[in-house]
Amino acid sequence: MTLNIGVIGTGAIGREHIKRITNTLSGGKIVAVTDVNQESAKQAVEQYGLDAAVYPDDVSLVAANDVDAVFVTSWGPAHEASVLAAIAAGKYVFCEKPLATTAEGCMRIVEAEMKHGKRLVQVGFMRRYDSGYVQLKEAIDNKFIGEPLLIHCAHRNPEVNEMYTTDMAISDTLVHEIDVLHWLVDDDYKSVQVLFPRKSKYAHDNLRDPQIVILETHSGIIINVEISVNCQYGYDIQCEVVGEDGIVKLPEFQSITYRKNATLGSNILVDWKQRFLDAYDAELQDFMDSIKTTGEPNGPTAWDGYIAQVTADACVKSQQSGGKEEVVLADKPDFYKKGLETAS
Ligand code: NAI
Ligand code: NAD
Ligand code: ISE
Repeated sequence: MTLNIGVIGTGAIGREHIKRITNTLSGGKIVAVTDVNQESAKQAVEQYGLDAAVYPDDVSLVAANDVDAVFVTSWGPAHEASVLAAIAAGKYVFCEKPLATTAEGCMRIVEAEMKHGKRLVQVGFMRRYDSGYVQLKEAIDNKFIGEPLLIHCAHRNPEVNEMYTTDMAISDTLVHEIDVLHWLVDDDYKSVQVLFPRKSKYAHDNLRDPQIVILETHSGIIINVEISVNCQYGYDIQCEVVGEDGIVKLPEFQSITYRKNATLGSNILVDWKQRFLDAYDAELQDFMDSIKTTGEPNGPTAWDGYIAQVTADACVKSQQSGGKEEVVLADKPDFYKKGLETAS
């Protein structure tokens, strides 16, 4: 059975996902697209030679009879309305992060999904499918380094444009660490604090860059994450977990090493699209496969989207207050406790 997919938002990542469904993965077909910029939607159809209808908006795309599942790859503020429309129509949804830009919005999605009675939503936290993070998780779960005590991370982008503001370091960028780190240590966050070191000369007027975010979990693990979005040299993701009996570190992205001009070197990526290429493939293949075999997606849940947004909101509050802020989550509903091997 082929899963017929409609894509809402044919920008950078929407097109990446269209390309992988069409050229790389198995079991899915893009049958519908829409974008607020209709020209963009038409171009995507041409660019990938799709046999797909172009719809005027998300509501009409979701309602189309031949659409089984929807990819929400529009701008963050548009996600909630599209996801709620899909749930109301009983369609499966793969939604890029953030699930919604407010905790209340995420909770509205959680409630709509529970009311529907079975899981329909998967959130695009693809790092859980990255082989490096999967190896880290296995080592931690098997107590290879004893209990984890602290984690050092860095999330570096070479540069950002003037549209990227101080809060986006949290909502757009740190949100990946927020999700993957609590999954890694199977613990929830208790408090967060954001510190602003000296500002980089490359950061524009509306942006504090770099930032340091300190997250504390309920079991007392302290995590520090450096967010630098003008580091110039490349796209670089680092994660080192310090345990009682040793340390485990995320592997570097594979590259040749070279000896040339009195230098021993290796290459660093510059584009986020390349760094998690395999993880994007794996998350979407898993989305399609688990719908086919179990009738529900198996990856990161709407509840994970809610946790990420509550934590991100506390970080933004700390950016403004300068102090430590508590992370206060609602109780996890039983609905989200069952059988989530990949996502739990
Ligand atoms: P983009 O700006 O390149 O593309 C967004 C597209 O959505 C644009 O074409 C825009 O016209 C369209 N759009 C916005 N609102 C819409 C709506 N209501 N209905 C239909 N189309 C709409 O943005 P990009 O980089 O592709 O990001 C899209 C989403 O993907 C964001 O949520 C972002 O956070 C996420 N993302 C996730 C990544 C990951 O690693 N998982 C990486 C990059 C982006
Ligand atoms: P983008 O700006 O390239 O594309 C966004 C597209 O959405 C644009 O084409 C825009 O016209 C369209 N759009 C906006 N509002 C819309 C609406 N109401 N209805 C329909 N279309 C609408 O952005 P992007 O880089 O592709 O990011 C899109 C989403 O993907 C964001 O949520 C972003 O956070 C996420 N993202 C995730 C990753 C990741 O690593 N998982 C990477 C990049 C982006
Ligand atoms: C982008 O939206 C992503 O999701 C990338 O993974 C991240 O590195 C970047 O900072 C975001 O803007």
